[in-house]
Amino acid sequence: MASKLEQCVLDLFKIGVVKFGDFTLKSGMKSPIYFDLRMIISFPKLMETVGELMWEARPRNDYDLICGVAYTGLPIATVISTKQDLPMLIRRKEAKGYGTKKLVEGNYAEGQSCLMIEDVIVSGSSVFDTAETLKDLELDVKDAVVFLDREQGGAANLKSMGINVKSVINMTEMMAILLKFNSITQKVSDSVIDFVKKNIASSLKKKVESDGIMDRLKCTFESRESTTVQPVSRKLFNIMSAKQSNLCVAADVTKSAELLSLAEKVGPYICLLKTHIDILSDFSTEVVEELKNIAVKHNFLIFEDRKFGDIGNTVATQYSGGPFNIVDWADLVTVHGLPGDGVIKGLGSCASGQPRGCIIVSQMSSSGTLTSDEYIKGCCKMAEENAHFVIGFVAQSNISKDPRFIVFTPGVQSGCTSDVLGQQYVTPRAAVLERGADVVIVGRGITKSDDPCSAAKHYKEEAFKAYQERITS
Ligand code: 5IU
Repeated sequence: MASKLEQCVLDLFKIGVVKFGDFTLKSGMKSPIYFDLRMIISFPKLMETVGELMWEARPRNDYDLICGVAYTGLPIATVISTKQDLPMLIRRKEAKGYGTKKLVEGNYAEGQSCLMIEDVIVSGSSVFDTAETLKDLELDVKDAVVFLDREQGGAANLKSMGINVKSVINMTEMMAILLKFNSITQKVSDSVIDFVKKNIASSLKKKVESDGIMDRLKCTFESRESTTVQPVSRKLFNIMSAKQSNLCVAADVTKSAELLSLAEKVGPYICLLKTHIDILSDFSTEVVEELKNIAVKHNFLIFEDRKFGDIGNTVATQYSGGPFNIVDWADLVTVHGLPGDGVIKGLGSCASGQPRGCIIVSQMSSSGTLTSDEYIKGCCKMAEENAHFVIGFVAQSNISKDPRFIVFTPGVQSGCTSDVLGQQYVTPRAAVLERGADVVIVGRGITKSDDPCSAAKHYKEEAFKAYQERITS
């Protein structure tokens, strides 16, 4: 005999709430499972069961109110509300454009405790936004109950922001039930579990930023690692703290042998090596294999400054395939914000479980650059909305306080202010202390020096010292 929960999962599967196949999520991520509870409004008895199970899973016993989150949280909250005789609130997705412009409907009083009701949790951002809205109304909101926890980091994200989430079931448990009743094969179950493990959603931070608790400029790289679950950002923060380096070398050389020899020389001093792979006159897959080995040996990441700038479908084919097959070897790439976030979603769809990420070019170092304040704001918004894949920005000023995002500043060289083709330079100190750079990108200042190895050591020390001054000042 199936338990109440088991029967519920089997019924949800039967009506198509749980589907297996090849799905593209809102974020552009490819997923082998799709879970969409909206369908239950056509199955009132099942909706009642879902409501009962969620009420049983609630973090505490008593609440003054419950709040359903649009859309799927609303019908579920309604069945709980009528059954438990608890007043309900509705949180809209957007404030309506007329009348009172309220985001929350229903009666409430300051200080009342409110339980949030959501269907699924991925990154936790939707629950978090609801909590912020309810807190603005002076309600006491610390708890949420969800039906499915996709185990992609959402519960931990919310916990770190002071919100408890209880779920009726998580993805692993759901797969176990479907497997037990022969609704899916072991292979399908394995692929789903493998997917969730590899696709942890990025962390939350909004509150942190607006409260000024954690200003990027004042945080250590080490502490910033825990503000994100973006895998490449985490790796990079980790390398930067471990190697005490916020130096990226721009390896603009045209021969494979030069590239590899430079990587060997500067490897011990850098957190990142930046390439323009299409300037190599003798590119081969062996050179990137070799570069990957050097990167592992010296513990740095590889950053292809490709500046993807086309529609999602095109950049996806440029990223994965062609002569360079960039997705295979570059931990990070740059994108322009110009096309809109399709460019990020396009790249994200190619990553297929490998830790990959992108940096949005928001400002450039060259004279006459066309990026306006409006454009920069748009890039920041795009980063926030795509934080599972965006690592940070290329910028020349402090465009974001968000501790999750890493700011990379090129146009850095000591003792030189420009080149003849419009490049403009600042010193590593000025880049870090005056412009808010986390990582300084140095090209010719190192590659054209007589001794790239000691030049790299020197730039590394100067940039890291400036960072240390910044966080302690
Ligand atoms: N680069 C810039 N400025 C920018 C961006 C990228 O210089 O705004 I976006 C690249 C170009 C080159 C490296 O690969 O960074 C800087 O090299 P030099 O330090 O040699 O100027």
